[in-house]
Amino acid sequence: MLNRRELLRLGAAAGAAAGAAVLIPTGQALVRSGRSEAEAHGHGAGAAGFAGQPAAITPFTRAMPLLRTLSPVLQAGGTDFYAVTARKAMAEFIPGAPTEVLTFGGAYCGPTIRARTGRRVVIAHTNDLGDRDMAVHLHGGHVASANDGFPTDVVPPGHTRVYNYPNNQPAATMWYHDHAHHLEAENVYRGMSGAYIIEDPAEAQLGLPTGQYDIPIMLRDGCLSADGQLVWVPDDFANRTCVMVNGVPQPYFQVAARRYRFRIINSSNLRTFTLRLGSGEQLTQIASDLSLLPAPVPAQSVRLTPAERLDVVIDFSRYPIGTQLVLEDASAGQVMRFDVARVAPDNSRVPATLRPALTLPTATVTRQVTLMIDLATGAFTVNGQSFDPARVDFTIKRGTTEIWEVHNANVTPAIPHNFHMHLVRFTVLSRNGAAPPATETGWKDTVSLAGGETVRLQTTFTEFTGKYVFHCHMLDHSSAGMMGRMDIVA
Ligand SMILES: [Cu+2]
Repeated sequence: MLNRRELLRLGAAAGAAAGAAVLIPTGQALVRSGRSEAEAHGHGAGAAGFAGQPAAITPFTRAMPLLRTLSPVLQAGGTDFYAVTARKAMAEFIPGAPTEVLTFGGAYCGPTIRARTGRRVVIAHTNDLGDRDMAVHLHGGHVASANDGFPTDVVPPGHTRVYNYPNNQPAATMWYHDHAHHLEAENVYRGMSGAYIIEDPAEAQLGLPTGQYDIPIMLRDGCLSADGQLVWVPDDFANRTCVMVNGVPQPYFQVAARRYRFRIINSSNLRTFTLRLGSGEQLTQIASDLSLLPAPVPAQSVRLTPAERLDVVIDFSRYPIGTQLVLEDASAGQVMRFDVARVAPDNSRVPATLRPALTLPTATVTRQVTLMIDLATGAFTVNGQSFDPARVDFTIKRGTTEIWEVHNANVTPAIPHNFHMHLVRFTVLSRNGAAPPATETGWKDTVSLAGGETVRLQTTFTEFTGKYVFHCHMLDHSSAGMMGRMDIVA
């Protein structure tokens, strides 16, 4: 662990170098075995699934924990400094049967960072995992290339890397997770992710629920064996039947009879959640990925593919004390239960207008991106090629506004993918030729792509140059090659 003086020095150096990251050894032995371990696994349809005994979970026996908000180790000159050490730890998904997990800071869901627009965050990430590289990516962050967690910009065991986030972007629910080359799927599966929330004054003026009524919820799944082991088999979606909410399988959560804002983050590798409350109670979606929606969207169910986020407001004042409302996923079943337990005052509201509609510059470049698992070869591809970190797939002139037409070519059999771009935010112009639904009319960074679907996205490449990636965010797919490299040039 760095002391405050070292951290301040590194942070200042990183800031002075316009966002350059700093990598420093912390004096530990360098061991690298994780990569070959991951590569040894088969990918794709040929891999054998888990054949053991799955854990039996009794739902609603444990409370949903609130994610810990990390405190800065130092605040100086408009910057908040943090230090996080990645290490192995034991979680207790099943009482009495400890599970080894990989963590940021010791807990299965990493600590939550709360940032503010225009205020810089500098995080010293130390890799104390012992046997594997890591690379930290701030998902949705508009950051310099050296701070983006490019797959080969790894933090080897025994090293610390300082990541510099300017937060020059609007309020949003984001998250951070591992992105090390070929390892991100297993590393995230085993626990390496956490929430990162940006707040801004415009949003604060809306009167949405805040404080203890503004709650991040990280959803994911896993294959948990009866003896408590988290079993990693790439692409073994069918056996990842244990659904965790903030690190606890199928918890309950006691709420007051008032409005809450829930920031739902899908940190699963492969699972899409289609969530419904009770027998179709009203949810109000107010945000998606990187911005508030122009107006609240009432819904009876909400859907998010891996890495997507959405914020909902639920008004529990409509229910008598003692009411129990189960949040269900269309395929996984019971996710969690809300228990209306007490009364509480409520001066929050959901205004009819949340933000102005987006105004977009004219695009001058159009690109085609096709995602496909080649079932004949087992290759995970973008435009026919698997990821090569040394190959530049697209060269993009900084300042350009572009339209990307992204297609999922796995039609028969239909295989779902989705699509994430680093560095930039985009909006969905159309989905299969039609106007997008209201829930896709804000700024996004990840978009769903069912088999055969095509989305047209528009984005503008501002400020930063350098290497970045774009990829399917079903992490078992991206870590197996469904990723491309784009270099932004001045
Ligand atoms: Cu995919």
